[in-house]
Amino acid sequence: MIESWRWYGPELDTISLPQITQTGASGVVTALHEIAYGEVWSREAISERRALIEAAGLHWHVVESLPIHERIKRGEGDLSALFANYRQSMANLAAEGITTICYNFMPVLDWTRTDLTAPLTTGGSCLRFEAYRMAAFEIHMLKREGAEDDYTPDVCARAKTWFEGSTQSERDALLHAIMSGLPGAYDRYDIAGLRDQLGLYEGIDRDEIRRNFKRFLDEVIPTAEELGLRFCVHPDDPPRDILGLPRIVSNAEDIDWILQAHDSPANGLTLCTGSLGANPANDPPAIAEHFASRIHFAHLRNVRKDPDGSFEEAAHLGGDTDMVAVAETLLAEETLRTSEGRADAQIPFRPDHGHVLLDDAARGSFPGYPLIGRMRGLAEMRGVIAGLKGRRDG
Ligand code: CS2
Ligand code: MN
Repeated sequence: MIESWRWYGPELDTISLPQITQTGASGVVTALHEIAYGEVWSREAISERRALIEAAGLHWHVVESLPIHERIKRGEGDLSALFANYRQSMANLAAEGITTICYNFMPVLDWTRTDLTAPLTTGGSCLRFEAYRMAAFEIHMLKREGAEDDYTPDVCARAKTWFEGSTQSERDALLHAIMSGLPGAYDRYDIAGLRDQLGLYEGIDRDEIRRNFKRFLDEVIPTAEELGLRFCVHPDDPPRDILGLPRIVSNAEDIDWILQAHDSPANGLTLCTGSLGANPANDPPAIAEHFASRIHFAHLRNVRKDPDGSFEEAAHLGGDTDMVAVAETLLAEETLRTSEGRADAQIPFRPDHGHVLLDDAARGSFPGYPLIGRMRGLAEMRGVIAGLKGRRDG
């Protein structure tokens, strides 16, 4: 397992490369967040970023994400220029020796939470998704038609009570939290902007998004094969439809469909235990085991779920998911790949998100990406992995 760390680059991140080195991670996961979606990542820009990372003694292992333009997700208009640009970025990354590419196919939003600073009993805070707050946003702030049908009557009632008692600044904070998953420098929407975005998806159902996803795979996977790149789709977070938009990377059946839609080792999975684990119907260790041969990258984090669909990001070894079982599966897969003499035997992983702990709040970071909290998560997973390896190697 290759220990890695997400970095938002020299302009946007509050955490420096020398600090990342001190966490013990050897790999960096990053993207050229400053480049607008749909434009080419030039070889020069990639090379410059790579040089910066290598000068700090680190290695750029994984791109996260090479973003997919919303028009591709909607299958809108002539997409040939967007696909050509995407393939050019792939070729430029391959030329710079960066071969693992994580991406996601979530319409409009990326990961979604309603609280960025939910308090932990031991001090510090975590990211939380509270069903009634999401319902309040959809029903009373966004006023999305039919939103009530996506929540239980009890959650709707709590949403109404919250909304009626809320101040404008509390509503603004909720909007801000919901927008925070959009990565890096990418634009956030206000209510009107979000309505416009949702309007663009009107009439686009699950089957159509699947068709658009397959088209994307057919456009890029053959090029990935030629270039020796491995693609790995990140699951939806949370793994269910949101804002009435169909999400199609939410469970084992979806993943199976994607991996079959273009059956190639270059078409793989980012195993994100936290995203998948937020739906009680998903069993992350079983998913890891079932798709092990196609996992090119892992996000290892944990969640604790409530019966009403709410969940929060738990300590890495403190939530509902058996992380030891997941690590065991990934190590077994690595052993298999090593025995086959594969160059990609080692699977890069990152602690994904972490709690805000100690002086993290003072430093500030992208929500979910503080220094100390993620270092704790990384260290805990490092301990699990070392323990399992020690037992295996006697
Ligand atoms: C994260 C996301 O939600 C998650 O689990 O890993 O932050 C991830 O950054 C994006 O979906 C992009 O891959
Ligand atoms: Mn993740």
